[in-house]
Amino acid sequence: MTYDFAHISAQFQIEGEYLDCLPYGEGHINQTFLLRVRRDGAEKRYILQRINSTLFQDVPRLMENILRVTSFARDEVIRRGGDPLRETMTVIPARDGKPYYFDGNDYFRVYLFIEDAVSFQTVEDPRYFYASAVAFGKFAMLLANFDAHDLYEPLPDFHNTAKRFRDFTDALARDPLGRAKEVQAEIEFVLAREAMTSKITSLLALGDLPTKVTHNDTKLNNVLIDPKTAEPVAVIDLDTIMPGSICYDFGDSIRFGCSTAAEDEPNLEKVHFDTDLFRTYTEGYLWALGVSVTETELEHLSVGAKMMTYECGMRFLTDYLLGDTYFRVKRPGHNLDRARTQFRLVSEMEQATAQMDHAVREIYAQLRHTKA
Ligand code: ADP
Ligand code: GN1
Ligand code: MG
Repeated sequence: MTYDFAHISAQFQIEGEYLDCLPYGEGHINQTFLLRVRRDGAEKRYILQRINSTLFQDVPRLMENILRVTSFARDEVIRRGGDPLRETMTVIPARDGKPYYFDGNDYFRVYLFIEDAVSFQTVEDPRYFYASAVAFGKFAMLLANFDAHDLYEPLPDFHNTAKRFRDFTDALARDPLGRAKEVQAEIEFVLAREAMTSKITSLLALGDLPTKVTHNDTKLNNVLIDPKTAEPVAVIDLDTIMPGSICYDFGDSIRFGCSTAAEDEPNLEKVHFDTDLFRTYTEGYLWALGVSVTETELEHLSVGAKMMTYECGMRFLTDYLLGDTYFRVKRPGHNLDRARTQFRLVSEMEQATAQMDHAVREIYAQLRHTKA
């Protein structure tokens, strides 16, 4: 599908001469483009996205969520003396004032491009992973007083792992492409772990785990980092902000960043769970979050890591069984490769659970000692 980007960008409150608009980034869900215009002799850049409106069925409410959260965070950043145009996402309104443009078929939105900051696909340097931990910890800290119950849920049950398990068994029962027979080992892996699927959701329902504003898609490539200073800049990709548990956010970062290989690495011998990186992330996250974390949250951080990795692997395998209709794929078997890396990581995390819990306790004790 090609779009008339000159026309689309003219629908937004962007001054200057249109230059070009080219595909950008590595997301699996939306389509992201880098939009360039010339203004006063200088090049200005924006992020233009075609929102996946098959998935996000109420884009106006989705954008309302993003505006509410970003304006709350912006006020907090200003209060703390930071730079809101750099530390939070800025939505550029359309000419009619709406935070999106609908062309009768597709929804588009534009954000200010944050300069001198990049997102990484793998942990090239542990300092970048630490920076991402600080960014997500700070994000949670900035939004600590935002009433999570007030938010619209664009994707209900997003991290309801028990519901994801039911979706998986439904897909398995249908097996529309006859793929199940090739992936028996992976199917067994998922089925054997059903017991853990409701661990976090039931604690949230009981109120034993507090419900907070969570990002829910905290991979390394959803945070911008200054590559020169390794300082965190901003948390991006705000579509999945919903009420949840910090165990989800912590866990999803661990899932993606503590792997020694890419999420879709076909050679499983390269895929390992790195406990040193786990420690690095835990330090950055807990230090940025401060002491507001509860005992039950601490106790379930490693559970969150295993759960998010298992859930993501199960979602990739479900999509493989259903014919790759959800996650964008670039090759045959892409979703299966992704599922396999996740299951390899879950196995290694299961072996390393005591070590993870020990690291969490040790880091938290140091934090309390220092901040007391
Ligand atoms: P998706 O939902 O498809 O994952 P993202 O919102 O994560 O899309 O954007 C894709 C990529 O675009 C990011 O990984 C990042 O590199 C880049 N990006 C997104 N927003 C900005 C921004 N405001 N400034 C600079 N780069 C951005
Ligand atoms: C998707 O959009 P992106 O690439 O940041 C997905 C996440 C998965 C992730 C796996 C809305 O994230 O839930 O964890 O892929 N986002 C949505 O890489 O489903
Ligand atoms: Mg993204």
